[in-house]
Amino acid sequence: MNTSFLPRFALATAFLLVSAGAAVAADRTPSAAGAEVYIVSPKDGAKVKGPVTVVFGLKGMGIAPAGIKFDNTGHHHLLIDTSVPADLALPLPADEHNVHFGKGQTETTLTLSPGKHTLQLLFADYLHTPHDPALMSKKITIVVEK
Ligand SMILES: [Cu+2]
Repeated sequence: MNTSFLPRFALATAFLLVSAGAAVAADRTPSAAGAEVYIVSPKDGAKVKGPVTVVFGLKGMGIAPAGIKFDNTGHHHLLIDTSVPADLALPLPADEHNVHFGKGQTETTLTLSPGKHTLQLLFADYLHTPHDPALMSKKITIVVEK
């Protein structure tokens, strides 16, 4: 019986696993060193009335529409009353809490119900997957008054 089979098989398996892991990590688009995403307005803690205009800030990278692959670019996503997803290696969902600005918009106007709301920006690449490391703003809280 050939006893060298098992160690070789184990080594080959380990190699495949490492390769697969490296491939997954390489799939994420790198963010530029020092790049920053932030909410210009409203300010954290602001009390606002009526529709609220949210202005998106970006430093150190550029905006490109969704679907367009170009180095050091991406598009904004506004997370409304939700948190950044646990797995940043996946494309962001698109729903009322995760709004994509795939045309390259840098601001939006929201109609929110009266009360407290949280807002956070998350930048992502042409496939809607956050960069590595991910670029996100601070999560702010605003109060919409009647
Ligand atoms: Cu998107």
